[in-house]
Amino acid sequence: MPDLQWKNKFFKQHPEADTNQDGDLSWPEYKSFKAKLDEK
Ligand SMILES: [Ca+2]
Repeated sequence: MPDLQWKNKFFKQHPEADTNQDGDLSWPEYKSFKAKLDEK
């Protein structure tokens, strides 16, 4: 799944995006983290 591979790569670059610290970057976590990145 290309989407999943892309998300895993993003997760390696931004491990802090896993806001609930469960070791998995969910799409909601990704979206909220990306929104914070885009604010800056
Ligand atoms: Ca998570």
